[in-house]
Amino acid sequence: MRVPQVLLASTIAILTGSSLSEASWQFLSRPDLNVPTLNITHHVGFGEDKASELAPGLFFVAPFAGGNDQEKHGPLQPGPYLFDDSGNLVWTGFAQYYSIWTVNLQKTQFEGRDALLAFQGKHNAAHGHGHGVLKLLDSSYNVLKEVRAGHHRLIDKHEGQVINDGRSALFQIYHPVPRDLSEVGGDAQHQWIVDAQFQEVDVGTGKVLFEWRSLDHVPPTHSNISLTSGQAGDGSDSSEAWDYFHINSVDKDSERSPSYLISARDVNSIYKINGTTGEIIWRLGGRNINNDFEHLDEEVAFSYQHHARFHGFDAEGRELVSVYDNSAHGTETDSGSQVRDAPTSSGKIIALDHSKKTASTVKAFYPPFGLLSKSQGSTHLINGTKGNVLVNWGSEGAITEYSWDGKILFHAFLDSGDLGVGLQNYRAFKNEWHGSPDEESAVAGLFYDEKAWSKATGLEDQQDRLILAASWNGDTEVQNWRFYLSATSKDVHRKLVATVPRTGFETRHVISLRSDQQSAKKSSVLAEGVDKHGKVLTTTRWERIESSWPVPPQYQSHKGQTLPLEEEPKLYNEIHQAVFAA
Ligand SMILES: *[C@@H]1O[C@H](CO)[C@@H](O)[C@H](O)[C@H]1NC(C)=O
Ligand SMILES: *[C@@H]1O[C@H](CO)[C@@H](O)[C@H](O)[C@H]1NC(C)=O
Ligand SMILES: *[C@@H]1O[C@H](CO)[C@@H](O)[C@H](O)[C@H]1NC(C)=O
Ligand SMILES: CC(=O)N[C@H]1CO[C@H](CO)[C@@H](O)[C@@H]1O
Repeated sequence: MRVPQVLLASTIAILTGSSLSEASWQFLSRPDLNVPTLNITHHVGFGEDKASELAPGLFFVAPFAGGNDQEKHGPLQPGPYLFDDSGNLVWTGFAQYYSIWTVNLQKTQFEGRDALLAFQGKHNAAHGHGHGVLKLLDSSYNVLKEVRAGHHRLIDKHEGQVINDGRSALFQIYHPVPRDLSEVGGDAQHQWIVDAQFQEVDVGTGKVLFEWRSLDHVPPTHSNISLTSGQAGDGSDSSEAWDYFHINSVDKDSERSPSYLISARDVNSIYKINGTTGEIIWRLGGRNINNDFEHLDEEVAFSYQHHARFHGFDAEGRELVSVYDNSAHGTETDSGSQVRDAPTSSGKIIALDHSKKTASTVKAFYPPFGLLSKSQGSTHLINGTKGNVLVNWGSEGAITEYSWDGKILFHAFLDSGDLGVGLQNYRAFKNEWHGSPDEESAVAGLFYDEKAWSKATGLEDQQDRLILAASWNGDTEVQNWRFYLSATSKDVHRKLVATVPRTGFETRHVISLRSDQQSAKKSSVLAEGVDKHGKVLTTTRWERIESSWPVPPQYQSHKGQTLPLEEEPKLYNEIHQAVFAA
């Protein structure tokens, strides 16, 4: 069990007086990383048996700063991230792996191997669009493939999947076209509409295998966001094209005969599409006239939804689909009119009985803190229709893991303090993942003479200190770190000074130096990461011991007797061991 590096809500502020300084001091070996500090408000049990109720694996997220409000600054390094369910960072893909703007980080399969997939491109927050490519990385975080659309189209941010072991890719396209829109309130100045499209392409050849266009099948009059409201583009030019349909997910089922499931937010409906003819097989209109089903219960009603997924058929022959029900619509800036159809958003699993033409709710997962997300969101069935479920609250920047029975096992806001305000996260997934980075591992050694140390910590034991720290971005396999010192930075002169079990992203060790160990100050440090069999997986380069760094805030907070020990014994123990047990 890894010691949580990120703590239950209130402790962060208590420790340092400021979550901002905590964030920028997280990793001594990687001072360049300033990553989100998860605010975990619910956890089924750190380090206890109950933790096994959580699904194994890591959270796949890509938090970014929402809105235009200068006061809401979101994560300092928006990007794709892997976190464990103790809140420890496992991998940051910021700038080095994915640039510009990233969403929809997920695990997938490509040519028989596990891979990462995410959208990378430009975000148009005002219209909820994005234009870019789908990028696949292998488990060493090297680029495997970039996927582009066929027929000179631009891929939109909302959907990106590779299926059939990476042979084909599914994504969608926001294609503006001019049309006579007088029937829906348009005129000569307002005649652009988005023809919502999706494609399945052959990843190897780029050939379009299937293409679907909303205007061929769903008339603009079915929209729930009118042209004249201006809430989905006012149609005045191609960039302002009226997004009457707003497709936001595409899934494929090939089991019986090929078909697609799409979600269209601005018509409050999901559709099953014949994968040969493109015809609509059925429409489930959560709160819309476009509905082929009688609702057997009130919870079936959804609106402005996201992330519709197929889950096969149940024992009674009913077709199962999951969806994220926003039940809300509004702008990122909170300007203009807001729609609220329910007190909260929710994750839902719905059963469709085709012989009776009825729809009923199998499961509905409601949020803590009354979260209602006006945009984005996802519902991930982690292990089919009996396992845990991860619901991601989109514009609210939070994730919740539930047992199948609906018990909240874990909840976190994806950043803390001021940085958590306004943070958004489009989708989230939980999956098992093994990473063996090509990136080099990192080490740092910080020397403090007794005066500097006692001034910062209040400890008057007249010993110098050496803080050693090692990390390896993206690694999941290192179990122990071995720290070596050398006066010459040569391997032949190296001396093993500590073997330390891995803790989270960065493993630290504090050594109290005896008076005969002063030379440590002038030496260099190197670390080896070893796996559970003792095999060396990575070796850092030699780094000079630094003696000019201030004492990190995490250690400074031990000044005097002000630490509220009873409030967070786990945290105290971690730092106590690090500081005093050396
Ligand atoms: C799609 O249409 C074809 C041709 O009409 C038909 O054979 C097939 O069964 C349909 N598929 C589905 C899933 O309804
Ligand atoms: C997923 O569910 C299957 C049965 O449906 C079970 O055998 C398997 O152990 C589960 N996997 C995890 C990781 O929980
Ligand atoms: C964590 O979230 C809770 C619930 O919203 C909030 O009250 C608390 O202030 C947050 N803590 C931090 C450090 O952001
Ligand atoms: C124009 C239109 O269809 N408006 C409907 C959109 O959906 C809400 C429910 O969310 C209805 O109340 C509106 O009438």
